[in-house]
Amino acid sequence: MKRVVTIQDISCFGKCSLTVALPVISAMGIETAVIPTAVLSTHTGKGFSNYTFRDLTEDIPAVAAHWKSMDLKFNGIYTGYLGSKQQVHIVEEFCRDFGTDDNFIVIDPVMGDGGQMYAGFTDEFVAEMRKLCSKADYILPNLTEASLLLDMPYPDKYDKAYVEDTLRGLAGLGCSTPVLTGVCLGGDKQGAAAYDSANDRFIYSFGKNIDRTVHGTGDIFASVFTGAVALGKSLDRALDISVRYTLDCIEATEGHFEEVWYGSCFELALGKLIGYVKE
Ligand code: PXL
Repeated sequence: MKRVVTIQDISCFGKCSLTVALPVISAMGIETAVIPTAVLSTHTGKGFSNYTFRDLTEDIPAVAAHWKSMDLKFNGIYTGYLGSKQQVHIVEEFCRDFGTDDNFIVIDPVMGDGGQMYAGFTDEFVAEMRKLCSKADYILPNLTEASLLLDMPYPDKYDKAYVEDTLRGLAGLGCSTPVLTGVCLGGDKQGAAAYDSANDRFIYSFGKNIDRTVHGTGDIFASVFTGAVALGKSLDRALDISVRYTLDCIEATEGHFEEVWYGSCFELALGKLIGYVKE
C-alpha cells in the first residue's frame, strides 16, 4: 500500500485543506498521514471573519522526531496552506529529514487567488515559500501564486507563450516539474499546464471552463495530483485525473452554491475519482 503524509492546516469548517486532502487521498486507496499545522474554526477566505487560529508550529518537530524514532517512511510528502514564515522553514526541515531518492515532494504554495494574496501573507512569507519550492519535485501554484513566486505582476491577459515562460521561470527556482493550475487559454476551457523540465516538455490538460471561483478546488487538485503520482501514474495521467475530478467537484456543487457558498460538494463526486484511479 502507498503512504503519503500531508502537512497543512485543518480548517474545521469550510471544506478545504485537511478536510479535503484526507478523504480525497484516502479514497484513492492511499494511506494518508497528516501533520496539522494550525487549527482554524473556518478557512480565511471570502465570507468568513472572526475565525480562530491555533498555531501548531511547535508540534511539528516533535511529531517528526517521534516518526524518525519509528523509522517511518513515506512515498510522498505533500504540503498545502502554511500559516507563517517559521512554519515554512520547519516544513523545509521535515522535507529534508523525510525526503529520499525514492520518494517525491509536492508543494502547493497556497498564498492567494484572483490576483490577491490571502489574509495574513507577507513578502517575507513569499520569499520563504520560494525557498521551499526549490526543494520540491512538483509545485502547484495558480497564476496568482506563480506571479508572487517569480515577483512578476499578475497578468490581466495571457497566452500560451506566457504560460510556458512562467513554467520555465518556476523550474528555474529549482523545482523539476512545476504545474500551473487554473489555466484558461480560450473562453470555454480551463485546466492545468505542466513543464517536465528533465525532458523539456510541456503538458496541458483542459476541461470545461466554469466561470466561478469555488473555494478549496486548489486543495482538491493538489490532493488528487499527489495521490496519482503516489500510485505511479504518468505526469500526463496525473494531470488529467486532477483536472477531471476538480471539474466534477464544481459540477457537483451546481444547484448547491447558495447553501455551500464556502466550498464544493466534493463528496458527491468521490465515486468518479475512484473510477479514474482504476482506469
Ligand atoms: O484552500 C486553501 C486554504 C487553506 N487553509 C486556509 C485557508 C485557505 C484559503 O483561503 O484560508 C486556512
